[in-house]
Amino acid sequence: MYLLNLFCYLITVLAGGTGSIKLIRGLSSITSELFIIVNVGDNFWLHGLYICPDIDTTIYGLAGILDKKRGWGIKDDSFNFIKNMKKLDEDSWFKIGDKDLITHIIRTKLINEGLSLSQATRYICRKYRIQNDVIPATDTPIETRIVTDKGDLNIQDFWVKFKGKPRVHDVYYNNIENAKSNKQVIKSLRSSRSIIIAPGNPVSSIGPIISIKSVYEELKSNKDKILAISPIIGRKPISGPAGKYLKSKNIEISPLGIAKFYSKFIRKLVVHNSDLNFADSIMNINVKTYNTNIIMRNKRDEVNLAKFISTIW
Ligand code: FO1
Repeated sequence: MYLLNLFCYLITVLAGGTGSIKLIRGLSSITSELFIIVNVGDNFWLHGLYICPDIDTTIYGLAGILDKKRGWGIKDDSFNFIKNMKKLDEDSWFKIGDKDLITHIIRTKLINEGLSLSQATRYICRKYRIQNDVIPATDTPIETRIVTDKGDLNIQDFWVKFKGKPRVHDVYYNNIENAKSNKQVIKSLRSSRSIIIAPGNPVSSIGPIISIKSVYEELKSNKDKILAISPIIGRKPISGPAGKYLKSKNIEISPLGIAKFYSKFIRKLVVHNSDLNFADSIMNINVKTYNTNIIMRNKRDEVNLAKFISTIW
């Protein structure tokens, strides 16, 4: 009976970045059978610590301790560590909070002891009392790189150190050809009733996940149960540098561009109420649009969008 339930109701979300966590919170309030496959292209080493921003945003969001205003880090955190690093002339452009620092220390310790990123993530989830499964898309180190007029940059250098200002020529994922998906990733995609692509940045948050060969193949063979939520309203991204990244990849900045980008493996795209005019052109590439309010300003918006999705999955 339990197994039957699991196979009927399991929902998997592909997520990354600050845009995804709002939907994850909404979904977690309407289902307990939620698997979250998280982007790891943003992971990087700094001060001898392994930092995984998208995994941590997901964990903090589910634990109810995320700094919602920033969209990253822990709410009401202090910044003594980074202030003192600065005093001693160490790098201080990446604002690691004091409580957040503990997560990076624990993860780095576990990885240095020989645990995989998935094992370390499971351990940290338990410590933060997370009920849901937060699964790194791969345990293979991959790195999102942004090719700019200021050079070929790590994504955190581009976005945080250089404040997203350089002109973007291309985005690529270093070592993606060697990335092996986690067994649990394939299992959850296969056994889920529905797979949801969160409204994260298609190039930097979802891109690294769907570029893992085995994940891509699995998604293609599960097309009928996959839906995406557009991270674009009209001709503008809801937040962040999606516009710059999409442009560098020659992807139209619109819900149609998103539908085309995901068209190999989605059947449905949820767009904002004001974007119904894209429905016909999206239908021409065999993707059906559904419209609702996709701007999540508060808990009620998050739950409403999750409930809407549950009527079409
Ligand atoms: N983003 C910033 O814009 N500035 C920061 O100083 C910063 C620190 C930071 C610390 C921990 C963490 O988990 C995330 C942090 N982020 C910061 C967010 C992060 O750089 C990106 O928004 C994500 O990588 C996007 O997916």
